[in-house]
Amino acid sequence: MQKSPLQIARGNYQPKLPVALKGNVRVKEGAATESVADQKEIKALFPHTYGLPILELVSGEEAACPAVNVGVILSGGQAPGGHNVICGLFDGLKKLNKDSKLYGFLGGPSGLIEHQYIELTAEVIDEYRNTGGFDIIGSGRTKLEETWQFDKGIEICQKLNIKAIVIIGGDDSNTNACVLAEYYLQKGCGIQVIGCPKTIDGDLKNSMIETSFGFDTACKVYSELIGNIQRDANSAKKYWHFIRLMGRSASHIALECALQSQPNICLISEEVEAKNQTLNDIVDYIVNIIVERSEAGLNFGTALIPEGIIEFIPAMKRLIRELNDMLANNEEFAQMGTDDEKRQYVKGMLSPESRELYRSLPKGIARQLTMDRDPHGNVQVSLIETEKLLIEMVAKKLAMLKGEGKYKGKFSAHNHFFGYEGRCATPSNFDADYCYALGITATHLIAAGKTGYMALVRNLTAPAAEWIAGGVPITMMMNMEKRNGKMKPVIQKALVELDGAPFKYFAAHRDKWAKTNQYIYPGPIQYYGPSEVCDQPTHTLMLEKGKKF
Ligand code: FBP
Repeated sequence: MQKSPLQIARGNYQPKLPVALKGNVRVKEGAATESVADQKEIKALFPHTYGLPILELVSGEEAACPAVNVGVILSGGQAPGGHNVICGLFDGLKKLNKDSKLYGFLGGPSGLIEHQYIELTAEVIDEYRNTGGFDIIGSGRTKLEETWQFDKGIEICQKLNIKAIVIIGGDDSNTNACVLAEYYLQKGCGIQVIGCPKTIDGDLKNSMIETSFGFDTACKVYSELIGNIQRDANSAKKYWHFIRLMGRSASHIALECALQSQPNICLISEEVEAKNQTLNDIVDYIVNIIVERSEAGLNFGTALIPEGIIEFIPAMKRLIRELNDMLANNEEFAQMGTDDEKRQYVKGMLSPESRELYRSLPKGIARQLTMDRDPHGNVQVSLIETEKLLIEMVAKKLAMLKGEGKYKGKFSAHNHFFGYEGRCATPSNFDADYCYALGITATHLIAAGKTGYMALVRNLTAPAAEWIAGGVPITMMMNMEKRNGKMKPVIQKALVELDGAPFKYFAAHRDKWAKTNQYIYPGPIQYYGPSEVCDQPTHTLMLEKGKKF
């Protein structure tokens, strides 16, 4: 396969490792844990994996380790660094015993159920070192939650003599990893399950997990693009750019990109919800800034919009909930031919308030709200063009103001959606190092016979040598939440905290960023050069750790 010079150079990059992971390693057990909430319920559901101690990996004596076969699964959306978790796993396993084998289940969790796999040999692994993407084995969104699926997993693990499965995924996939660990312990089949924190959305984090991998690279890619657009806007001085950013639920990506690029507007879904804002309130907020800038002769700007915002507007949330209930397994709707027929049907079934809102939406957006759900029954927010909706509504309002003589500017807008541009980017040094360390960590947790744990690497704002590796019991991160009408144990999703340091920093500066041009042009990710340019973690992480960026 032909490669670019950067691809070749990155193939030879040696990820930086925490000191504790460089030589022989011992597992040090900490205090027993409790779940973050609903202790009684979680304990009853996870009798074997509840209350386990926090683990830390420290330097140890050399010890003989028997060969062990491990299976790995990539679950959910792509995130830069996934390949390096697998490379770390492979190198870690081979270092402990050269006869150990690593198998990759193909296409996500369905590979385990359908027994689709490949052996990941040194030849395969070397092709993927420090590369973006999940193409080494592919990913998928099949949910591992039923016992027949778990039993199919036992079958293939027994056939391949696999003693441990590593699931690289987000909050839902790691919740399911714990359910699987518990089931295998209960069955006494001797298969361990270890999770790894992945998602560009950055919403899998807590007191133990400082960040999910991929967030760093994805945000840096989007921030570069936003910076480029801002420079264009500031050069041509004639366009507003509405930029929607991935992040299915939480607004961490939009917030981080705002901190990195200082746009004129950035909406934060969690704030919209907390302030109980309507779509019109949001439009008014944007319009006020556009009018104010135009009075200063600035008929251009940038607005960042988190893709999940639609579900945080209370009235929209209600509408979407009604649509979800109405469309679940609805054969009659699925059989309908024309969009118009579907629209009439939906209008007839909604509550009066939701019907009013549905009717007020541009037809295209209303149609997008009724498109196929994901396997979890959720609206696929990445398919809803909120940025176009806002442009349309803002333009209408500005035209009205113009008619009333309250706006004299010119509004010409472009829309963008940044998501897929960053999910498979070549991992930054931070993600390359972090992911490789996560893979090595998972190996040691397996060698120590642990199960129901998520691999963790902490102290991430310090140089990599000082990072702390270990394991956190997945049950510790769980609480009970309502899903599809039923109370379920799940890992708590981390939304943007309005009293957290990153949001507070943003809130303290946004008015200035709105009125004047304070744009930052971050430029592309740098892989080689001074550490302050190449190895910096996200601004979010720095602020959360009380540090300056
Ligand atoms: P994960 O939560 O699985 O990591 O995926 C996150 C994400 O990238 C979201 O930001 C986005 O809404 C979604 O995946 C899109 O997924 P898909 O490409 O499967 O539609």
